[in-house]
Amino acid sequence: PHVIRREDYRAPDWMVPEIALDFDLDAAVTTVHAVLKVERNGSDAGPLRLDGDGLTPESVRVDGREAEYHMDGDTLVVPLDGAMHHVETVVRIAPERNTQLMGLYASGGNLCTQCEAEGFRRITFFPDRPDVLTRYRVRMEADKTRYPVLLSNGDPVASGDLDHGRHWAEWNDPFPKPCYLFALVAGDLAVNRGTFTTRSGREVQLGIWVREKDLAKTEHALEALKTSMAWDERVYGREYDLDVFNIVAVDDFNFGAMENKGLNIFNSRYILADPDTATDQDYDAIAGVVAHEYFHNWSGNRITCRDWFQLSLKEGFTVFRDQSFSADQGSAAVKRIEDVRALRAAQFPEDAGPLAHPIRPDSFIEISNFYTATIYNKGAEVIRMMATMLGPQKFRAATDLYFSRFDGTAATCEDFVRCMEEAGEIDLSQFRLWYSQAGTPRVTASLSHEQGSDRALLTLRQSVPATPGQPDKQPMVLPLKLKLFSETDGSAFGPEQLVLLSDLESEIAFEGVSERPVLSINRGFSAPVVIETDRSAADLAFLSAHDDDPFARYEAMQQLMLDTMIAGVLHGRTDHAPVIEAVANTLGDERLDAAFIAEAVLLPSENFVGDQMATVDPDAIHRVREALRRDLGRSLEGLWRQAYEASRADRFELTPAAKGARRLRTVSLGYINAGGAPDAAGLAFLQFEQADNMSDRQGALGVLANGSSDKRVAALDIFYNRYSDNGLVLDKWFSTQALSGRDDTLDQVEQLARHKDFTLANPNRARSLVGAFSVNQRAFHDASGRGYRFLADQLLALDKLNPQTAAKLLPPLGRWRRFDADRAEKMRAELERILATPGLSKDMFEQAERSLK
Ligand code: HT7
Ligand code: ZN
Repeated sequence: PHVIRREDYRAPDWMVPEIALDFDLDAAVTTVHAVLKVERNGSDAGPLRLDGDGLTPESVRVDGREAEYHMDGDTLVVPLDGAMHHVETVVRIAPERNTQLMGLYASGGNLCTQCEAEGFRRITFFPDRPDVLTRYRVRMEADKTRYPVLLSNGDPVASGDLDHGRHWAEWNDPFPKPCYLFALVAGDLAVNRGTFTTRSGREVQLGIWVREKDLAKTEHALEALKTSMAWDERVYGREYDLDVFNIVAVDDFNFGAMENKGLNIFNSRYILADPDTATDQDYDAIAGVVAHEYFHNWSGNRITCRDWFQLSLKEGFTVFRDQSFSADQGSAAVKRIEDVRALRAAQFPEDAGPLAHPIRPDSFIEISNFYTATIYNKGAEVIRMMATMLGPQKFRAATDLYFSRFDGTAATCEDFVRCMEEAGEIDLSQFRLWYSQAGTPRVTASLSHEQGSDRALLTLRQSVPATPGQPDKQPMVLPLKLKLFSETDGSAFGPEQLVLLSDLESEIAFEGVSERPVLSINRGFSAPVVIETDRSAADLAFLSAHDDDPFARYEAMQQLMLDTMIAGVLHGRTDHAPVIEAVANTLGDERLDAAFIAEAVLLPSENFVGDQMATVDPDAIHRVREALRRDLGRSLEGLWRQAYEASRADRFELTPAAKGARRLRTVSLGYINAGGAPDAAGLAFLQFEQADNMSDRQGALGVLANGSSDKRVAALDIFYNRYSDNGLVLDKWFSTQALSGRDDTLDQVEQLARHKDFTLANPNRARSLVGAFSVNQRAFHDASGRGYRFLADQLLALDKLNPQTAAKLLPPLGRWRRFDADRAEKMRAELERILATPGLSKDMFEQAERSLK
């Protein structure tokens, strides 16, 4: 397969200022008639090259006349003499046979599109690259009974009826856009309408389109949309620019959602919610994704990317924006904890493995493999660091400059950084390494204080690990927020400081420090790095109780738990007492809210413990973690029961306080159960049966599914029967079982893959079983190697249907270097088997090949 390199970027030879698209829509055969106005860009005399993927031209005309053309692979090549022409093509496509879910496809009887990154070329011939910006006029014609609703980008222009039960509609998008933002939907849909008046007085018609039966589940998404629109005006000064904003929910979708101009298309899991079927986490994710896609209207659509290597320009920035939005809606501390946990769970392992890449990659074979946690989440951290260094006023001035300077263009990461430099009056030359160097920097921090002196000395050292293709790294700029505390009375030695560590090693002196201080470092997770300190268990316990930065407090507790578990894995024995005492203090601290307590008392995951070890021992980690859970459960049973009772609610509410209480309730139930209380399963079953919301019900189901009580099968059956016609909830049924810590999880998962409701054709369902199982460290890494074989078999089957989704599920196999020789060999063997499979997609080829290196 062909490797595309960032350094090879060339401006397009031809621009397409306008396109008129005519769709004769039908699930079996859709005819696409396109008229492109093309203009030569620069003096190159080359022919017009239009990308296609699986298309055969039925006719090609230039300026109204039959034209000469030839195919170069999938590319349509049309020789043109002049500087401007009208090029007309006709193709036929088959939406109902499109299992890749890229281009125009059928989902639940409706038709919809997904064009990012390179799906438009599966609809019509076009220069499918983000730096070709075009005005779209779209006409759709379809059977009126099957497809009564016809939507596209921009504003509706006209519509009407035709003979033979058909109808048509025309839409016009006044904003030039790259073709990856094109969208069309035809279907039998109901709408929840709303309005939003922008600060300059434009009344925007909002619509959330779903199947009739789901209409009652759209209110939360609609409210989130209005809140996002107001937030972007207030915080970034960004106003919406069209008269309509539509969102359509579909069940079959490769990703979370898509920011098509004026017509977002969503995976239904990020739209539909009611208390009976959606957890609090689902509600929050819906608001976050609705905000994310809406924010793209400026960071992505008005200003798009020059090429796909710049993907983090729109994604990193937009994730940062949606994270800030969500932080403003509830507890900012808990949101930061969740975001850092997600970064550590998905991005740190990526950065430490064979698929590591910088947030601005240098090459790829298949761009859809680069919609990664690195581009999105690390990209957001890089923006966050610049925001921290600039401070709020200058950061806002810098984003204003960026939006005004690059509006209507296809920009680069470099353009963004230059705006930060100019408006922030700061030199970011060395900081730019965050865009080009992969790998998670490590910082060792050691604090010394001589007894009787008034001075403390902090020594910081950084290193950036080698990553594929980048053996030697330069030191980076790491903004670290620091504070020193007195362990005698908990007071601080001076205010928080922001230290920019830019050398390999640096010493910082603190004056006025009259006793041995305790170091609070990387407060708020100000830099996405790993910190290693020589802080004792007593220091960590102290910070977990007294640090005034909630993130640092959480972090101290996590480190204490981690150190305890690692000692258990390495030495077979470990002292649980400091963790038990620290958890007891947190549980008993009345100044803390329930949501924070619930996060702080959770043990780091088995995967995260594994990530800290030279060689992962999945069985030992599981054993040690379960032992600590059991001890915590038993020793603090009274406190867990108190917390459980205190967070009981009479009635469902969606306030931050009620959500926090529910979370703490289920966490407490988990510990009561882990402690072996004889009534635990009964308590869980009662919660399961009496729940008036999905958080409580699924929380209790998770506890039961982990155990071996006779209530387990009963609860799983009740849950299945109650929700057998709700795909999104059935996904939870599959993933709850795939994530179970039981000894027989692998057998169960193999059986579930044969269940009548399991299908690889639906990405959510595939992820709910196969994706969830592959992050269940102990079950997936079963010493027999059966887990690896199961994953490889599923991936090979899925690759035939939907290579993009299959390739995204491959990375757990690529972590083979982190395991013992026997497991590593078995994992490698599965990767080799995948690579040797005839007809493998380039998506899978790239992931498997890189994973073996
Ligand atoms: N920008 C969107 C990316 C996306 C996507 C990428 C590859 C394949 C399918 C896809 N669907 C959506 C989503 C976002 O970041 O907002
Ligand atoms: Zn995005």
